[in-house]
Amino acid sequence: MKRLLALLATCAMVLGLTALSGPQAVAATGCKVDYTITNQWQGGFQAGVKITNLGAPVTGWTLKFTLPDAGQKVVQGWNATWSQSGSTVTAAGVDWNRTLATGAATDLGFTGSSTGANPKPTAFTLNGVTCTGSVDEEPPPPGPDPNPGTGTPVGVNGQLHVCGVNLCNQYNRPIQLRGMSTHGIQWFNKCYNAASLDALAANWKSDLLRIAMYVQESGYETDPAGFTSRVNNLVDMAEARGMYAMIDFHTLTPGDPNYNLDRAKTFFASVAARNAAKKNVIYEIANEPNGVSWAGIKSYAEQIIPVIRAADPDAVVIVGTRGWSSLGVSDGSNESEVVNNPVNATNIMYAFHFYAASHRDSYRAAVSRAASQLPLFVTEFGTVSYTGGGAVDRASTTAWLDLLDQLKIGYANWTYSDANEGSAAFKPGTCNGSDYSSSGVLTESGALLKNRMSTPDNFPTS
Ligand code: IDC
Repeated sequence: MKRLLALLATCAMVLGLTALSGPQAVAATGCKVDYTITNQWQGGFQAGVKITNLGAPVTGWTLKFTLPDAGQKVVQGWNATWSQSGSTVTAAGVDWNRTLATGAATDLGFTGSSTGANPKPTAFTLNGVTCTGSVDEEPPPPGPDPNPGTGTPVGVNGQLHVCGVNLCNQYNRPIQLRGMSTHGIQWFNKCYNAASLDALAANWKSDLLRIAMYVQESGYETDPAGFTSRVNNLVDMAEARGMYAMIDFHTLTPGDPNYNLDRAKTFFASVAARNAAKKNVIYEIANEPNGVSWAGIKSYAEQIIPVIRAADPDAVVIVGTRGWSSLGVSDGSNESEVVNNPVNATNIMYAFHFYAASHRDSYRAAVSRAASQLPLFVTEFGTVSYTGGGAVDRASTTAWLDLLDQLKIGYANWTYSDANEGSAAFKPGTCNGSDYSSSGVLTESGALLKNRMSTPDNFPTS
């Protein structure tokens, strides 16, 4: 009898073990974590952490893991609230990803410092339950320069993230991106070709191409597939030249971005999935909200950002602000409406726009105040009046650019086009030819901007 019991117990153990290691047993409960080192360099690394909930739905979660090397420290994380105590790292879900249905996944990440190699943690718990870990995908080889020989803006800075009020590069150092915006690609499509983008990267030393895709005014709404494909193509052309690409969902009239909510969801789900693996993409979700409250803009942002994050979790997203992206100033308000009621999301920045001949000291004062409280990006500005035309205001433009340089606020100038208006960088007719680099094709605005932008960036690399 004793023997029989012992045999039964052994059978039960074997059966138990088999059940535990089978896929059904894993799927029935718990969680899965994919931990990937997406980049590494001397003294640091970047990790992506994908959590898949295999258990019952959770509302509110805490992930814990132990960094194997005592020298590893989390520096800056995203898509969760990160903390570290000793070698134990804790990441808690934020408002928009704290609910995870069964089977749902969310992507987080962080940059870390390290003193040597970057071993991966092997044990993870979610709300105290042990997860099955998976550490697939080989990281790029360690070394001081993960992109040897590529001194381009993207080659040096890699994947960007927001750090405090700044935009930081892969070394977790604040940088300023200086670049140009296209005009409406529905009108000036021919201006964006190999020769013009070569000139932008090589002669202008532009860090950034903002791709202005109008939604109305013969834009996206007339041909969603065609505009999506052209935007992707411009992302690739910027990437091939080492430039960042800012995908601008150029809403303007009507000014309430919620009017285009469904279009934005469709568009961003598509471009974010297609460009997720790229390091050079920044998403600008609403060009210039106007005639709409900050609450309305915030609500739009909190619906679009999760769509982007679901497909491309680590990209920076820029949110337009009230009063044509004036932080509310053009509507008689100011930055406090955003400071007091920020968008519930991490790794985001807020847009500020100005036209130098129309917006002067009071707008500069608002930017100076806001810059210590909000991550800002001047995703569009002109050297002329807000109409896009008129004379270049050199004094005001210089005051603005000096301020942005000093605050390390990135910018994109309206426009890299040959439109027949003062804000255009090229003389009318330039885009019918192939010369984009001689000084003869530049307008006064173009010459001023090229002169400002082509100075060395001196991006920090350690
Ligand atoms: C302007 C263009 C102009 C076009 C007009 C209407 O320069 O050629 O006819 O749009 O679509 C903005 C907008 C930007 C404007 C620009 C200048 O983001 O679309 O472009 N501007 O008026 N905000 C403030 C100024």
